[in-house]
Amino acid sequence: MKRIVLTVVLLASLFAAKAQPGYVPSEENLEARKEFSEARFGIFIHWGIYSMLGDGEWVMNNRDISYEEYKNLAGGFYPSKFDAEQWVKAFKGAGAKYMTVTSRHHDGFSMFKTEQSGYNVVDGTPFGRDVIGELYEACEKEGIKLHLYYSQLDWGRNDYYPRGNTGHESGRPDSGDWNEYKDFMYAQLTELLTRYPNIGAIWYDGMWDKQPEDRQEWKSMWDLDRQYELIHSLSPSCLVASNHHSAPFEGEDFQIFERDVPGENKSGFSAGQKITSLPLETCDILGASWGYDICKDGDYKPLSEIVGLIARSAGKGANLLLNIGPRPDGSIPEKGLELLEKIGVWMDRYGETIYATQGGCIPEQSWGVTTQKADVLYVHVLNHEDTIFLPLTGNKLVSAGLFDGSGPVKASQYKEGIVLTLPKPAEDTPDMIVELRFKNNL
Ligand code: H79
Repeated sequence: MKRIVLTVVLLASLFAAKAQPGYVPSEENLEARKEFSEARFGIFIHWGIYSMLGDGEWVMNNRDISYEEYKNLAGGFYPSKFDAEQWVKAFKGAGAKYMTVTSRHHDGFSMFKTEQSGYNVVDGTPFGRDVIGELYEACEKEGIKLHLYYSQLDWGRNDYYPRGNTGHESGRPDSGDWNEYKDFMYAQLTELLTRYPNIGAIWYDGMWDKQPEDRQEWKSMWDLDRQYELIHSLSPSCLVASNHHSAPFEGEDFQIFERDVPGENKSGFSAGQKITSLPLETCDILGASWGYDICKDGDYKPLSEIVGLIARSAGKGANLLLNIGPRPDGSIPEKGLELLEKIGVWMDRYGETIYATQGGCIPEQSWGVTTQKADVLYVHVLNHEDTIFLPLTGNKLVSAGLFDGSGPVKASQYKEGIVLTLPKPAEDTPDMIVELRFKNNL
């Protein structure tokens, strides 16, 4: 009898587990996903006490700095030129629809007021101002969304134990309570989403630091379900994403690619990362690293390369999150500001071919990519060729011309596709955009 009861209970629970829907995004969440995937361009900011050393955000790990010494940097953090509104205005001027900022990077220093540790910008620095809070206010005022980068990896805390692959030279004892660490993250996220109720996304990073082979084990080791549920319940429109370089876990609302346009794998981070049907975002750097680099940061990518990244991301149906590392004094390097302005001019003129478009129905070609909206195909010619061929059939071409009206385009439609004969581009044209209008929606 006992056995029968047990079997029934087991079967019932199996059935329940199967029948129980997994993560079902709320209405607010779906709405936020839509807004996010129409945004197409955001600015990423890596800024923390590491910026003071001018050698990127991994400096503590890369130079084997002990936590005991590193933490003293906080005592000298006084970014006298920090002006949240000025930053946000510059990003908005560049055409960004949202910004993502490091609320806490791998060094473990919180750039917001937190009750969970004194190692934060309000209680632990002479500056004493809540950087995340000020950026939140500025974003609200300017009408762009604030996303928060949040590191799961921590090089300073004892309870980040057992250690992962990095942060071994920080001088911590060989003991610590991992559950305490996870509770700490839970409490911080609760604070963030309660204090700043309109955060657009939590952008996790670092869970690759401890990565067992089994995905299920990986997920439960990091308490993903508990954390993702917390975020979704505290703030239903807040999106969740994680830069773990693998397929999204249940509960994530968009998929991140690091330094690769979806489908690429230049650095090994995107190996085997299939493109899913979630909204997509690719992040990349303007200079040499994410955090401020005093030697190399004058050497930013040229405008043509950034336009190429924006167009190629949009061509894959992805947003581009473009990073810049402010100086320790809170200013953004002038060359960076100039570039942002130029991006803004370009987005002003050509944004219609980027914002709220879909990835083009024609895959990337040697000459470039396509984006589309209803019955219009935007052909982004990033590498000039005199004639290009579009393998597009079954839809009648109604009109063809350069998007900015600066010249004619000869278009011939054949059974196999369309041949475009392009004018010579002016020398500083990073992206010659042809607008093709069709009889039916693409
Ligand atoms: O915040 C920026 C970087 O600091 C952070 N992500 C961006 C957005 C980042 N840190 N490292 N990486 C990205 C690259 C990851 C390297 C890895 Fe590995 C290679 C992770 C797993 C294999 C090296 C070896 C680090 C851990 C093991």
